[in-house]
Amino acid sequence: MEAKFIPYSKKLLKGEELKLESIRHYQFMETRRSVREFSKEQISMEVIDNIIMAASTAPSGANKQPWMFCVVTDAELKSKIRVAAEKEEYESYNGRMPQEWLNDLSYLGTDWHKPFLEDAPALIIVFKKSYDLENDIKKNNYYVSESVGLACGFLLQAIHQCGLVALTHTPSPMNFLCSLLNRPVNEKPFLLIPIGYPAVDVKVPDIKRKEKNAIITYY
Ligand code: IYR
Repeated sequence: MEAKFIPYSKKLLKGEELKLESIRHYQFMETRRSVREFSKEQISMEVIDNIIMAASTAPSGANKQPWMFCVVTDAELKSKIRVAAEKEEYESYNGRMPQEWLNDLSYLGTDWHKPFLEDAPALIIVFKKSYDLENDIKKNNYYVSESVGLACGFLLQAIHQCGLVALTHTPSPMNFLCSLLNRPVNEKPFLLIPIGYPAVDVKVPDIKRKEKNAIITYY
């Protein structure tokens, strides 16, 4: 396809206004936390759709947008997902995960029980498409994990912007999601993200984020 360019413009910030905006945004993002206990309060499908459409504005290799977002609100299907995830997680916590990993997780207080898979009003299950299938013909995608990771970051940001909470969950292995959700062969599960309102009086682990000098190197 031939390259075609269109004008691009956006509001530019300078000086003090730019500085204040960068501080405001950092302070807002600093309040985002992964939450593991959800209220059963519903959220509208329109809100979920808009959050996902915001996620899908992420950049992707050759603009292939190699993602599929599956939204599960059906109680019976959420229950099936919980049963299958807990079966895998039980095995992981009782033998599959090495002691170092279990030690690294201990301060989060996680275990194989996953009630949030039923409590959260919606589960967004993100699939990555290692290739596209057009009339049974394989079409390459590029930088698929990077692209889908970026879209998930945008998704978490949109959820936070809307005042909702989420968990970045990775039941391992996640293959059971392909059959439960009847996905085509070119889609592989990437992340399972419950979304909703936090449970009343929810608590989160007392974690610290790394200091500036531990994460930025200047040249
Ligand atoms: N998938 C497990 C274990 C787990 C792994 C990591 I790395 C975490 O940051 C948190 C949990 C679970 O969801 O409990």
